[in-house]
Amino acid sequence: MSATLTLVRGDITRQSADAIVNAANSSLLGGGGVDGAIHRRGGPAILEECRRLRASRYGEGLPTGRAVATTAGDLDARWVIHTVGPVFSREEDRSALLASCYRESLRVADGLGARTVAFPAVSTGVYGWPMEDAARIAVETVRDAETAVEEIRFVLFDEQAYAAFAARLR
Ligand code: AR6
Repeated sequence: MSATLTLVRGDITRQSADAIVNAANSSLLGGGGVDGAIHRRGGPAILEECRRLRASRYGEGLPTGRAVATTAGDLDARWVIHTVGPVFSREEDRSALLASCYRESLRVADGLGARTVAFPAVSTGVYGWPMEDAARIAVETVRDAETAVEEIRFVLFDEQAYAAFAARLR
């Protein structure tokens, strides 16, 4: 059975879901955008676990396109799944890496037994990916994914992002 795709405009840190996906960077040590918001609202437990992951498994950083889970701290979720989106490039087609973020996050979610997963629009902020193209890749990838997740929710911060995803879901 394939997952139901839903769309919400708002702040992902206010969502209730089994897993909330973070658009992280490979250091796993936080940053701005959605990453900063998740660590701020989720509290220090998330960063503590990220630091432990760095020390144990990801000394060189979490590679682009991969995903790893931690506690969700004080968020209304059981896990945060951190994924590292690619920086957009006009010279190089990195869309396979962006697709990988969604696929790998769902694979991690499946390993945890998560049934509802909330995604932000990975790579569309600081990393510069054009929203329409990012929405196409996100929706196509999760539609094609083999997953036991029942609801995949895209949480879009602004109207333009919401409209881009809505156009793809139609
Ligand atoms: N809820 C939902 N979406 C949000 C929120 C929020 N609270 N805040 C921002 N967005 P970005 P990236 C949207 O920059 O492009 C960080 O510093 C935002 O409008 O958070 O993958 C990391 O540490 C945009 O559409 O992530 C990395 O260094 C989308 O989330 C780097 O940024 C993603 O924007 C990752 O860049």
